[in-house]
Amino acid sequence: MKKLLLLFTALAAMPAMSQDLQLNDLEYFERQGVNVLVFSNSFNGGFNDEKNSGIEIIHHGVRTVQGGAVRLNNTPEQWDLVPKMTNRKVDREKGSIEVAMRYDDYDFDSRVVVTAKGKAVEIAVFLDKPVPEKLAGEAGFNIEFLPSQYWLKTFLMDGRLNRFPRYATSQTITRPNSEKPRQFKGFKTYDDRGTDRFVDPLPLETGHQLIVATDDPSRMIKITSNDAELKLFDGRMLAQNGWFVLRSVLPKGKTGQVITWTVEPHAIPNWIREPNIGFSQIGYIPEQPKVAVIELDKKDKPLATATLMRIKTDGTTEQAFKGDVKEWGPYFKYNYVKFDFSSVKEPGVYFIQYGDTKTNDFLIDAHVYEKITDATTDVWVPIHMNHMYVTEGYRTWHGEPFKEGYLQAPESDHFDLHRQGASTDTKYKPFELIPGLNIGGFFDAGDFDIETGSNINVVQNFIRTWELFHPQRDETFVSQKQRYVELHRPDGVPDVLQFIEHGVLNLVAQAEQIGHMASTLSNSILDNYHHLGDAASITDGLHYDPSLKPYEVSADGKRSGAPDDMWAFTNRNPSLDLQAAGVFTSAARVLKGYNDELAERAQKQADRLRSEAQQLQGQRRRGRRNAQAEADNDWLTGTGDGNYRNVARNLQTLLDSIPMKDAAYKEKLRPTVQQYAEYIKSFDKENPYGVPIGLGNWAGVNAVLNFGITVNYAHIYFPDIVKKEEVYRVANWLYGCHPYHNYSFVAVVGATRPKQVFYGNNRADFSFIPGNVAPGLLFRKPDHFENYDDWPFLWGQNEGTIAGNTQYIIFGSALKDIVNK
Ligand SMILES: [Ca+2]
Ligand SMILES: [Ca+2]
Ligand SMILES: [Ca+2]
Repeated sequence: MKKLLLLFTALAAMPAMSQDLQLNDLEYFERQGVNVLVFSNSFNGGFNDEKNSGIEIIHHGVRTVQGGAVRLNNTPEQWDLVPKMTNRKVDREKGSIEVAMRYDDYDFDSRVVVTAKGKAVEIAVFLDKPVPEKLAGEAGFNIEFLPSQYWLKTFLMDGRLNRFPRYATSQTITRPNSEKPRQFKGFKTYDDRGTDRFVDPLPLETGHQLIVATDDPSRMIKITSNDAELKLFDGRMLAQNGWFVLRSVLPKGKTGQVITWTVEPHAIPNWIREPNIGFSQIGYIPEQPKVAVIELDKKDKPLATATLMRIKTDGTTEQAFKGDVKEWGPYFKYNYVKFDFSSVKEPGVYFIQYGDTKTNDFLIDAHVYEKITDATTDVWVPIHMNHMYVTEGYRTWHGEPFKEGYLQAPESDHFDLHRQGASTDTKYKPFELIPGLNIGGFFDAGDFDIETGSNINVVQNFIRTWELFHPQRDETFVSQKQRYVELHRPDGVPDVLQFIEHGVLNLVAQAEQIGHMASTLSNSILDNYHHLGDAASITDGLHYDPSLKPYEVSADGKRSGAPDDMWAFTNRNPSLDLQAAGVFTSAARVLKGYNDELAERAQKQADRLRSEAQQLQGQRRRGRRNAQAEADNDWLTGTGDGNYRNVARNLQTLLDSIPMKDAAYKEKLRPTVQQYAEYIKSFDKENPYGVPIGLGNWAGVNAVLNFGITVNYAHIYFPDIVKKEEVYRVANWLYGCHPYHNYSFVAVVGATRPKQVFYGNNRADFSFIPGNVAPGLLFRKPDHFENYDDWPFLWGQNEGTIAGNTQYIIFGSALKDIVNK
């Protein structure tokens, strides 16, 4: 019945030409099942090639092709140069989009014009001046195919059949470094072992017509070029996050229209995307609100009802509830309806059925929230403890990293967006060893540096968790003396205390050894920054000695000529010092009675840093933080403008002070919390999921978690204003009620279907580290949300950070506390 209806609606809605690609109001080419975007997302240069830009194809709902642009390499890596978009022109009459791009490093300009031609687009590359001599034979037009959507599928080049390989095993050659186009800021992604040669992949196939995925109509694309040779490469030969690349090298000495491709993505006739039923994978406690959000193709006609099915203990199923489906409306490219089954309170195993779509099963049970933080505290956090050997059962997660310590960074402009100015602001000379920094601290995220700001956040988050909830959980053995961590081995000390101690050990060492806080302790060379594998093998553990030749080790075996030692970036930032002073004061309070010596050191550094930072700030212009503090105060006392966003930003700080203040302070907050309660409800109108959804190039889980934490605390202190039912909003979102798919964003947490791949340091294994929280839904302009669960490598959607994951621990601890009351 539904299918007949759909077909009818689809046919009725179809204009005569809708089989052809049309340029739509959002400035991309569209036909049912196919979107071709032309620089809706341009290369932003921040982290260079983020595999998110240029000409992109969203094919039957999945972004499978990107990177369409003039590029300088057969298989560009993250730090290869990307073009700057200098102009983008949409010509509605011609049905075309023209993009001008430029490489400043080579004074090289090109233009690409994409024009709809029936079911295909024509891509034409124009040059006003010939390719610069240095790039002749290197610059070409590239487009990239997502490996996880194409591997094991067939392709046909000029009639020759082949299959995309699951793993990169094609052939390579080496060429002199002098022939390699410059990489980002002159850094090198590779260690050539003294050969002065770089590796260049050879093509898998060459010809004039390529059909990819001849065995899969949802992925099939035909690319034809009469005037240029098409070469197909495997980008994974150089970097595990590489894509399959199709390219044509630009001809030498020519101008005008130099390359023309015809690209025809196959569309499944009358394709309608399968409904995505968003619900909480961990399940629901009996009394909480239970609302599934169903994401529908715009051409899909909403059904009138949905059903909640119960799986009985004898394995048979029965209908538990049938209810109306209520329309919410459109949000970006899809249409949303909701199914409320809150009335079902009987504990049991259930699934949702909407038309032909069934979800996996989930629980309704009083205990579903009990374990939500365990994977994060027992597994993810200890694995990210730096300067320790970390083991679990038969597996060693990593050996002890960075035994040689950290060198004073020289003046530099860094690849991970750090900077060291001309002055070190320390007593150390550039490249001099700063003693005592290789202790404590947590790996930032998918990389292995110590971001000081994030590490301060981590300690703050653990202190907040400890002071409010005193979690006694002890599943981790930590010996600072042995520099040894073992998962699942209790040692009599609550783990959270040990995590606080571990974070403070590094931060206090920074204050003591450097005199103030380093902005970061990070890699000195790009070719070990992208390290995937055991953290202990990032550096050689030997002190760098520039008097030794590269790859040479001193006779005593203690020094080497490898410039791989990590650097401390030490420019003084009084506001960072103030943050550290704040966290040291709280840490001294918490550590007293557990590690008195460290508590005293922390207090001493807190006092010194605070007075020095205040003095420094007094000397410099009045800091932004002070101005902000005054604005906050105005707003609290009713003299500011007090809009919702301000309420949201400030309320958490105000709530955190309640335990330290009197009853009058709390009463004064009441109107603010009332405003916040309205702010919470405002999200029901903003989007179908009722949480703040971020549209930046890092998906918005941190904002969602912040929101969740504040809602939880507001409920804890003002349960009459912020009602208990509000605390489940963020849980629902995290555990599966969100756009694109319905998997839990927390690794291993979520009954049946947590996400399976994350951008952790084991991402090359297409795996995860338990307890990691993904950034979530990455927004691609102009209207597409995305979270790949078969491709871990896009950090903006799949990388969990140490600050975010410890935020999650607060969120989860508070939620458990509320649920258990
Ligand atoms: Ca980092
Ligand atoms: Ca312990
Ligand atoms: Ca070294």
